[in-house]
Amino acid sequence: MLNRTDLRGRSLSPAELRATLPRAEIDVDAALHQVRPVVDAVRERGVEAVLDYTERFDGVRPSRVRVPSAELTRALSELDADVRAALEESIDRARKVHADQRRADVTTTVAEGGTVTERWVPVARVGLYAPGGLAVYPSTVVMNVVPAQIAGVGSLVLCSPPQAAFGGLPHPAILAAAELLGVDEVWAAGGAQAVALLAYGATDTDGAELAPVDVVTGPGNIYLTAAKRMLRGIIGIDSEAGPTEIAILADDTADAAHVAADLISQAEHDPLAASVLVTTSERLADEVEVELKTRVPVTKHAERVAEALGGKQSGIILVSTVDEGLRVVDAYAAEHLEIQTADAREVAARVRNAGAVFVGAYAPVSLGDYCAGSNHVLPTGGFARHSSGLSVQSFLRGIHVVDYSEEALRAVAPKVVSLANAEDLPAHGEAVTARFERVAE
Ligand code: HSO
Ligand code: ZN
Repeated sequence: MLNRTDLRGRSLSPAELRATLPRAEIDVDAALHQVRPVVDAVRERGVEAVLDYTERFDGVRPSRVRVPSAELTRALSELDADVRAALEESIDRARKVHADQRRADVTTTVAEGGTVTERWVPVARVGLYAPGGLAVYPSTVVMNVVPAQIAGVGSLVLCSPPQAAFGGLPHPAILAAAELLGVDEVWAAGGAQAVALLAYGATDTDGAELAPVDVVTGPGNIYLTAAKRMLRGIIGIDSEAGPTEIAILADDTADAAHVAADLISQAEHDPLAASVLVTTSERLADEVEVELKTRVPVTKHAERVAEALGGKQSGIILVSTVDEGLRVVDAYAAEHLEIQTADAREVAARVRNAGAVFVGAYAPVSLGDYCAGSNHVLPTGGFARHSSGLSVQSFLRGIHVVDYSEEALRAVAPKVVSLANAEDLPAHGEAVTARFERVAE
């Protein structure tokens, strides 16, 4: 079911590894062509354009885009009690972890009388996106909202696509999660039209105002990602999210049934999802294949899972040693990386590139998807080489506040003048010396 690549005895560079390892080709730039007219139309015609595209892409035309708050209350009151308790647990744990991410302002005394303070200031207003599509993701509402609230963002708006089956409202589980978290501004829009709506703002059919946001976060399909890429600058965005990925680094101590179950778990998201096993053990690889043969046909989303596992983005990579495996997983830079080896903690500590690392036999990715406390909005497509997952930091800006006394400026003035002259920008130096000339007269 999974393609195999044997890297044993081949010492490839990170760049060669990247070219060899399985990965989906997701051409976001190509989607820009389709997305541009949508974004332009929403900028020009506002909510009417959103409704036109909603009708075309979601098969429903609600009478307005803003979800009435009574619908949020109703969704929460009708939410299954077990699901509510599980969401509350997920929120509690996420709040614990994200509360510890809050940074304190730091003041550095650079010289006597001269300080620089880094002041962390939340963005004023953010737009959070929870996708619809093949599944509904109330858990993603949690993962977006919790860090934004802990960062101190004063104004939050959630967008999620309207569902024909629910009378043009987003899925009730999404609305219930929003209500549970205290987000009362929810708009029923999906894909590129949602990002444009958030970036430009609009007036609803009944006069309700959507004020433009400063930052848009959250995963979605390729059109949503293309719109985020296109509107970046007008808005800030989090790392681009493509189809989900799981990589597992395992040796012969790993349990094949657990490895297979974990590979299937993320393949369930999307036919383009990637499941990659990197292992030192050919026996484990064979046993995992046997497990997959029995498990895939009986899993609920068997077709999607089989497509994802059989796709060019998934596979088994054989390596000679765990160290070689670490080089492979670092080159791959998975969204999620499980370490299922002897001494998993020690191995995990040496990982350089991953969105999130799951240590040992009892930390499957699906724990992190819902209830570990960690965030599940993570960089995909190798972006973990340079980007982090969503965090409190995603919603803060660090502002340097420079505070120097007269004496502190006087002491460093010659250095500023030298550098200004070296750059042939003498007026820069004069802006400093002017302050002391007047005193000298
Ligand atoms: N694995 C997904 C998140 C998710 N899984 C939500 C289930 N629900 C991307 O990290
Ligand atoms: Zn998942």
